[in-house]
Amino acid sequence: MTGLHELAPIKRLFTQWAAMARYCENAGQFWYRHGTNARNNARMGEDLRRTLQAEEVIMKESVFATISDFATPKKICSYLSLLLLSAVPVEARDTQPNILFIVVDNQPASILGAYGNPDVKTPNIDRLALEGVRFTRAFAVHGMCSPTRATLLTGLLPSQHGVQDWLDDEEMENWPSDWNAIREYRTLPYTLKTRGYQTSLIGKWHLGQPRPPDEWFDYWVTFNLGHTVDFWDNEINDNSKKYKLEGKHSVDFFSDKAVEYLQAYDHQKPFFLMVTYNGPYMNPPTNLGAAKNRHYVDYEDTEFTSFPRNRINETILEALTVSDPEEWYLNLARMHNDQKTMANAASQNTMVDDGVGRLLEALRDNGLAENTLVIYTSDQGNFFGQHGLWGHTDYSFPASLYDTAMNIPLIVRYPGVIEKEQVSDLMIGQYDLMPTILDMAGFDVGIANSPGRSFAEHLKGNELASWRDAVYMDQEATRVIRTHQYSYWKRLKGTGKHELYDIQKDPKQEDDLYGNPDYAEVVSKLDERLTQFFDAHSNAEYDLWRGGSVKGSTESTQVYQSLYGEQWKPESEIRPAFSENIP
Ligand SMILES: [Ca+2]
Repeated sequence: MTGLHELAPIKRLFTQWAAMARYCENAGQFWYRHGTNARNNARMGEDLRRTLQAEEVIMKESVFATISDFATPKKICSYLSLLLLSAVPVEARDTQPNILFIVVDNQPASILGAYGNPDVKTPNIDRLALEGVRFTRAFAVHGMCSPTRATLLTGLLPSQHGVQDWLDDEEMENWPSDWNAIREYRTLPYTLKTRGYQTSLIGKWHLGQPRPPDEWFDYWVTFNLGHTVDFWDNEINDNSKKYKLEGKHSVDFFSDKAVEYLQAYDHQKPFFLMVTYNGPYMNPPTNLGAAKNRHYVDYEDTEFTSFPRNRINETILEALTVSDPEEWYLNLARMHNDQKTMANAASQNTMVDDGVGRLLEALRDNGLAENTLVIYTSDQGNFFGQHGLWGHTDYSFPASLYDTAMNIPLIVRYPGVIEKEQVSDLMIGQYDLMPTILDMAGFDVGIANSPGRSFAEHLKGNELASWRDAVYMDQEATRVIRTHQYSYWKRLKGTGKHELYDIQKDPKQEDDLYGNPDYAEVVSKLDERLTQFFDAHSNAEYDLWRGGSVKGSTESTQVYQSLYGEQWKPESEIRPAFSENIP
């Protein structure tokens, strides 16, 4: 039986027609395993019918019945070749794919198998990477949750949209009851919804009150806090219902809801589904010590070679030397070099990977895999021992924007359009994702003053006329230009010293070269580019380097009051909602 071999030529013929190529592969494997007989051939005929229907190809009924009359895969191949020549797609490739946008919480690229991690098991994400393109140089714009989520949804920098630190849940009661921090901007879900998409968010929100606006999302399920304190027993806002989630890890719950959504999908409109898992997170108290999940036991005795054991960071040490240290810093110290915490972190990454596997399986089982653009990424990374730190970039002030916390996974799959097994080292900023997703959906929409650009042509395997060789980061008093070779950190006057790392010589960023005369010219050029970039893009109202304010909250109010006066404070006004119908 040589079904695989004999189907290879027709599979090549179908390379531009992904569903048929997949059909041929599946049929070849099926015949190889089970042989050809009338019953098996009839089954493959039925599969062909479904494949063609999904591609909206019109074919006479007799075609499917005829397949069972053929005795060998070779004859069936010849017949399928004729079918290909006579088939007429109602539409060529649908220009409006479904979109599954998976955003996980605090996952650095370096913790994934697909990015070379030897300790943490992420087989589903690793496989997804093989089925599309994996970006090695995608970077978060900021090291905290709310600002990066605002950037993913608006294509704007933190100093443009105004969300410049995590939105503190303790401030929630001071915000208007339906406050949404980015209501006045064009957003990705708004743009897709007003152009015929069915839009949904399942998972973490963290952009104001826990209720994404109706004008952006048709369907939404979130938990009622911004950040995760515990993966268990969360209060859930499920469309119009509220309830306590009992007996289930929240990552599993969000997978359940997303799978349900995909099973019930009615094909009336293309869907845009954002699944924003609140794991792996890797912060105290959520990830301190042993974890309650099914994977923890597998990691209890793992020797984590990829988790550095370092002397604890000086900033944390300093915070511990006061007479009554804050519990927060004590927890950071407890996480440091702690085997149980490492096993916890690894297990939460595998929990997220389970979820990704289930989402991809649901796409496949519901006939949606071929026409769904899948984007997998993280809001930002997280330290897991590097530089003596666990957790976020703001545990030092000004923030430390090392690659560990800023280099995020980015994997994009779209069968038949994006070649599989691709790796790209294009410099991608989070502000590039919204323009790219809109472009892949066939929409040419301008985003006012966004630094983002579409890399859709690159995804499709076409040459880009040009692309910047740097990304920019924007976390309050720290602004960074990260080129292929250097990472230059500039600090707001009076808040700290500048830093320079040569990533090619010093990938762990342990040797700060700022002030070294050999690098004076490098610094001068990078500084000029950084200044030009923010001069061109930042919004004076939210530019902390020009006396601007922030949305919602910041950990550093006192710093800005000392610079700009006692009247300086965060704001949470209700702004008019964006609408492209309002001139
Ligand atoms: Ca985060």
